[in-house]
Amino acid sequence: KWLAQSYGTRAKSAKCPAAANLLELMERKKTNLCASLDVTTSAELLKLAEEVGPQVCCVKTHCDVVSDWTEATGAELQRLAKAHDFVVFEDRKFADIGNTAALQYECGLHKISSWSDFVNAHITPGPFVIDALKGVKGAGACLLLAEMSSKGTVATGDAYVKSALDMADAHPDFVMGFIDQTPKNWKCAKDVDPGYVHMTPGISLASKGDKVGQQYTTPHMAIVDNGADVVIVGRGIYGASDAKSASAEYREAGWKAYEARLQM
Ligand code: 6AU
Repeated sequence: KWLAQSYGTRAKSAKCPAAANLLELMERKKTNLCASLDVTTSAELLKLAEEVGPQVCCVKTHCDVVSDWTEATGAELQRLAKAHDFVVFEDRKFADIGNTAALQYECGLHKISSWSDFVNAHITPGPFVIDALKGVKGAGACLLLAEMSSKGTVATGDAYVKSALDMADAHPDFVMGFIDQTPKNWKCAKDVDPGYVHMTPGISLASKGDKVGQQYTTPHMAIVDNGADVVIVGRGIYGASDAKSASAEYREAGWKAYEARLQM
């Protein structure tokens, strides 16, 4: 099972090159922190990416909330990713029929496939959304949403999780893992390939939630009790008065929790 193995060991069994790359990066840089930089201008996004870059394995974007996004924003993000050794995850949550999802991935103002290392997709359209994304020129990889952090989500239950796992197992070269909450407690946990990466949002050291349904847990709870590999932190970092030191604090909490898990 993935919980007892190091990121480095699991990188060797990953069937998706992007998963192997991320797991290796985490082991090398000793960080399992993904900063979710949900700000609305390119300048803020790039400034934050520069500040938190040394602490993170991944920077997550929502390009469609950035009011002045241009090709240069994506190119600059990739330059920072190379300089600081992190990967870029566009949190696009594709959820349409395959043909539309492929267009949304490749075309439009954002040309997501040209600058992101990977994206994510809901499983509601069924498995062909994965075939479609995979067919895009320059396609990276994708995570499937197996569970959400928001209160009242209807994406719940063993059957839903099992569908996500089955879709991943049918495309192990392109699906790098899951966005999830409690993979350690899944009924099918023992059948989950250790080469998948589990990325968990809804993480805060200070808050329990917001006014619109977000629910938070701590890095320790997520990694040790719930089986997360990567903790995704948004407002806990970009909402702090000093994003640089906040990212260092979350990095330390996440890594300590991972080391504790390996000792169990
Ligand atoms: O730390 P926050 O609450 O400021 O930000 C959490 C980030 C946001 C959400 O769009 C995203 O994580 N997210 C996701 C993802 C990553 O797919 C899924 C989910 O269930 N909950 C969630 O918050 O950018």
